[in-house]
Amino acid sequence: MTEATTTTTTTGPTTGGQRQLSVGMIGYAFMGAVHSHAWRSAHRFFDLPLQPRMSVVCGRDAAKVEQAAATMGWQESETDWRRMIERDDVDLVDICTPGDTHAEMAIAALAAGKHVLCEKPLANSVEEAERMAEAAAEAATRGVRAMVGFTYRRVPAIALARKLVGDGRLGEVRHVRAQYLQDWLADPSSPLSWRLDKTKAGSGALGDIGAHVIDLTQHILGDTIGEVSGQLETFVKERPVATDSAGLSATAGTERGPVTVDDAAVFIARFTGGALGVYEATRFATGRKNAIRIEINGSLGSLAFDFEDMNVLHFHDATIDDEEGGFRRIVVTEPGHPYVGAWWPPGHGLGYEHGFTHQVVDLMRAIAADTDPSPTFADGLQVQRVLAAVETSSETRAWQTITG
Ligand code: 4PW
Repeated sequence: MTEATTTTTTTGPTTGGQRQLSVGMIGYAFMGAVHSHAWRSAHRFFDLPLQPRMSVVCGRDAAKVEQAAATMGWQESETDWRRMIERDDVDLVDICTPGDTHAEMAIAALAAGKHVLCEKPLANSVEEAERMAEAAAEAATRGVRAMVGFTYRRVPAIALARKLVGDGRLGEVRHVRAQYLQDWLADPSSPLSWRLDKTKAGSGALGDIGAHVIDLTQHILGDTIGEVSGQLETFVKERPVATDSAGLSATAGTERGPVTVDDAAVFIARFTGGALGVYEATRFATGRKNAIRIEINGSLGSLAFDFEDMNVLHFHDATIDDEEGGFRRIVVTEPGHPYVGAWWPPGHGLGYEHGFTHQVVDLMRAIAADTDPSPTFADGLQVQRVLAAVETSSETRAWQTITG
C-alpha cells in the first residue's frame, strides 16, 4: 500500500432511499460477536443516514470464519485482512483483534480510503498509537473517519452522567473514584490466553479494562488526567498455556508458561482541572464479574454508577436540605434519556450489547455528517499515554506527568 485513496462511502448502493455503508470486520470471537450484533441491529432501531451492510468477516481459519459468517450474519468470509481492506465492497474496516495488530491494520485501512472502527485500547504502545492518530488525522482530510471503541461511553446512564456534569449539576468536581473489577483470572488454573501475553495485549488489567475507566471518567468530566502515580501487580506468575480460547474462556493442556502482564493495576491521579482520582483495575475481585464502578463528588452534588446495575444512575443533589437529600436512584429507562427512546417502554432496560449498537449509530451519523466520530484516535492516544504513565510510575515508583 503506497498511496492514500479517498473513501467511496457516498457512492454506495441504496436501500429504500437509504445509502449503504459496507463493513468488513476482522476477528469474530467475543468482540466480533458483539460488534456483529451491533451492525445487524443499529439501523433496525435507529433512523440512520447510512445503513450498514455486513459484507465480509475476516479470520485466519477458513472453516471457522466461514461458520462465523453464517452464524453472525455476514455475507462472505475472508482469510486475508490485506485482501479484505482492498475490496470495493468494504467502506469501513472494523478491527476486533488483539492489540498487537491494531496499528498495522488501521493504518493500512485508512490509507486504502476505508473508515475504521478499532477496538480498545487503541494500541499496545504510545508509539503505535501516535502513528495511528497521525494516520487518522491525515485520513480525515480526505473524509475518511476513525473511531476507537470505548463503547461504555454509550451506556445511557453514563451518557446521562456526562450530561449532568456538563450542565453543572455537580458544581466543581473534586473526587473521582473509578474501579473496573472482574474475577475471571482469580483461579490460578485459568489458562494463559492472549490477554495474558504482553506481546499480544500490550498490558493486562491496566489496558484491557483500566483503559475503559480512564476513558469514561475523562469523558464524564470533560477533563483529562494530568499526572499519575501507580502500582501494577501480577499475582499468578505462571499458568497452563491455552490451546484454544474464545472471549474470556479458554482451554489448556499441561504445558505451563509465564504471565507477562499485570493482573491488577491501581493508581492515583490528578486531573488538569484539579479533581483527584483513585483508580483500580483487576481481574481478581472475586464475585465481581463486570463491575465498572464510578463515583464522582462535586461541590453541588455526586454521582454513582455500577455497570452490574447498568440501567441505574445514583445522583445526590447537595443543594437540597440534608433532611430530604441523599442519593436518588434514577432508573435510566425513560424515552428522553440518551439513546433509550429507540428501544423499549420505560423500565424495560438495556444490556451490555446496546452500548455497541449505540457506537455504530454514532459512527454512522458522524460519517454521514462528514465529521470526526468521538472518541477519535487522538482520544485513544491520550488514554494510551495515561496507561504508559501508570506503567512507568509502577516501574520507577515515581509520579509521572502525562505530556503530548
Ligand atoms: O468490556 C470488557 C473488555 O474491554 C469485557 O468485559 C472484557 O474485558 C473483554 O475485554 C475486556
